[in-house]
Amino acid sequence: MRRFEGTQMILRLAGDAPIVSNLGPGSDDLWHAGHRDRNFYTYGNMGLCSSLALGMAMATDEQVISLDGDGSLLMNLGTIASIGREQPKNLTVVVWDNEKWGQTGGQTSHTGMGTDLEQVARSCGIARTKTVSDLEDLEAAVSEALATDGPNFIVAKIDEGEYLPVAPVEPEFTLYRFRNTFVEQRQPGH
Ligand SMILES: Cc1ncc(C[n+]2csc(CCOP(=O)(O)OP(=O)(O)O)c2C)c(N)n1
Ligand SMILES: [Mg+2]
Repeated sequence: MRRFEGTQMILRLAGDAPIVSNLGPGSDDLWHAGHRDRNFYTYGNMGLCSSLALGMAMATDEQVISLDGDGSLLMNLGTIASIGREQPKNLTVVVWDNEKWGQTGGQTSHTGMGTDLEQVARSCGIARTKTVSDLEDLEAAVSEALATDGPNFIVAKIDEGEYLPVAPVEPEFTLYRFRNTFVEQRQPGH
């Protein structure tokens, strides 16, 4: 499975739900799959995609989706423990697991050496977990996750293809656009 086809499918299922994406190729794929104001592209940082999504999920009743990466999540495994501790019903984490730090040269990450992020999530108290490696199973897992109380944690094993062009995103504008969608929702007409 390719991350881009998975991202396109999740975008179709997401409706208006906020989506936070991992830096680099994860955010480029989301932008190319369909740029929208409720896409929160992270930029430059590693390990904060699911932390940001957790904070959002705790601040709203809407479904929030995190599209994280194995290398980034490995840098901040405490995020998984915090999700297990807070048990947000409206959070779905999908980890694009290519078993490498793809953007910086494709070095094998811990998940390529035996670390099982689904088991990490389980041991942190996240009951609804899955590991999938094809598009059909990912679609079923995400559809179920969005229709059921979470937190949900899905490891999506992917094969890296050609990178799409870098998306023209600017962090300040991302924040501005994203915040405005909540302001508009809370104050109709303003
Ligand atoms: C704190 C920090 N360390 C290192 C980097 C350099 N860096 C950028 S992307 C990346 C790899 C990210 O791996 P992963 O989350 O698995 O995404 P992939 O590139 O595989 O899609 C690294 C090491 C960074 N941006 N921030
Ligand atoms: Mg990776």
